[in-house]
Amino acid sequence: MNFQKVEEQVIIRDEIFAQKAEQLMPRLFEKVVKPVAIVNVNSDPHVIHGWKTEFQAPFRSLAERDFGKNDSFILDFGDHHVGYVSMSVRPVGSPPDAPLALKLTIGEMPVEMAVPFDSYDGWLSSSWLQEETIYVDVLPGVIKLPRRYSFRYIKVEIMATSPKYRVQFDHIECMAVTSADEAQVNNITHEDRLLEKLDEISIKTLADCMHEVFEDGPKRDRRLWLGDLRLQALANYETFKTNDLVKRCLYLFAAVPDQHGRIAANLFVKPQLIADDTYLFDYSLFFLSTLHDYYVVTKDAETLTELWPTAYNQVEHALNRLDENDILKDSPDWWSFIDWQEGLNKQTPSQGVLIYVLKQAIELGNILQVKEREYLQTRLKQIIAATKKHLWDEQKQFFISGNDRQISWASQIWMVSAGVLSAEEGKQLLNRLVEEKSAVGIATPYMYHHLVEALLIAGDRDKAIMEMKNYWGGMLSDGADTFWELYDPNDKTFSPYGSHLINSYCHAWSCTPTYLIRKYDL
Ligand code: RAM
Repeated sequence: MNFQKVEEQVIIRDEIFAQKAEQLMPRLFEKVVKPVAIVNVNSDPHVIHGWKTEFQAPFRSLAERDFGKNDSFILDFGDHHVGYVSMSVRPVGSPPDAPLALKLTIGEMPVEMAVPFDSYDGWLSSSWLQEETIYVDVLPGVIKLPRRYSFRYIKVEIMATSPKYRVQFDHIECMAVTSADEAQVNNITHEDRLLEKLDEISIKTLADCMHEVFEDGPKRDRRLWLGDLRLQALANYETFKTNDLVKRCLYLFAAVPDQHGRIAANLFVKPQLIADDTYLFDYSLFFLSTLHDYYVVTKDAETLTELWPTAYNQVEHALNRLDENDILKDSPDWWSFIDWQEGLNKQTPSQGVLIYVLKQAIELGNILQVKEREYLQTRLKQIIAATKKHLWDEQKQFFISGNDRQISWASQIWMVSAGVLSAEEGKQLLNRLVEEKSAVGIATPYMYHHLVEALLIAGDRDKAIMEMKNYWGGMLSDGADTFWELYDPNDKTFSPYGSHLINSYCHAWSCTPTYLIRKYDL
């Protein structure tokens, strides 16, 4: 990844927008959850990552056991949770004549309980791996772990007691938190049990990612990314209807543009609001898209009017990247996200995103009756014409991308979603794609979402359902409690970060089956 800075970032902070966002701080719902079992973790080459858990004893039996140096146990909370963990521990034997030292490893997946974190050698910081070393000076005592964790399992290793005492544990629990209001969700029953399950797990995934902002993943990166926000918002409208949280996130982004008015790809909100210095072509445009979708659902004209200039600014920046042929300039840096697929050329999928968002900009422009709408109409026509002329390979019958004329799934998917072709042509194009073995594929649930939605836009409902069931259903068969950041059915150890230990196993951009099922009445 090329993180080289091109230019110093200067943030032009809008205090009024920042305050609006602050006032929309959501209420957090809390729930106490307890472990259900003590488990073993065993190697098994037939399961994902090669590790699985196995029931050892009910959780209540823990209170009857005592532990000394080098003992350990693994707790299973039975489901994925996000929250604050505490436990009480008491000594047995002689008075404790030395502190108790514990190592805790907290994980979403069995592999995190089995593979030592110091073996991790990926390029993202190892500090995302959830572990703690704790010294308890006064026993009995209550240990409150210092961070918020995202997990199902906790491994407790007793590093040291003393030869004179051992320890017993009870009252281990987690205060699970979310800003999602479960009471708002209309549960659906579906004759297809798998679709019903996909809906349920999507909702759980979304809830576990909803905190003071829509986080991308509660284990990692625990922050607000625009591309994730757009999809979370869509799923939220169909389920929790926490629309003010979408509004808050829009104001947060709009509060910290850079000196050119550009919106960052992601934000930090602690210790105060900070825009990250990553700018991505598609993510900036999705500010407009998220505003569009928010307006369609809420009809909140005040927010639309206030945030339109910020949204329009992203379109202007995007249009500036077009060359004299009205085709986006390509470059070897990380200029647009699209997907984590290795070797993917971003030019044509990004052109598809531009067209998709331009159409939404025109819709909003018409509602607001702004003068820019005619200009946008003209540019849209020109850009679609240029796309068909320069990016469509008549002989191959595919959109091509970059100097090497790459044929990728992402390019075809975004062109169909952008409505560059008729529904029938789109359907045929996506059908042809399956046969084209040399096409560059897709790597994330984020991009699979766009595949399924492109199939629905093209009217290929059966195929859309099939793809969704195969992909997200595959995660379920592989043991998902919440949907994952990354899943490649052909390479289940896939990670763009150099190790699947650091992958997030509850990830917002994976929560869209509930949106697809409910919105399209699947
Ligand atoms: C990863 C995260 C995040 C995503 C970015 C582009 O860091 O998965 O969700 O939006 O990539």
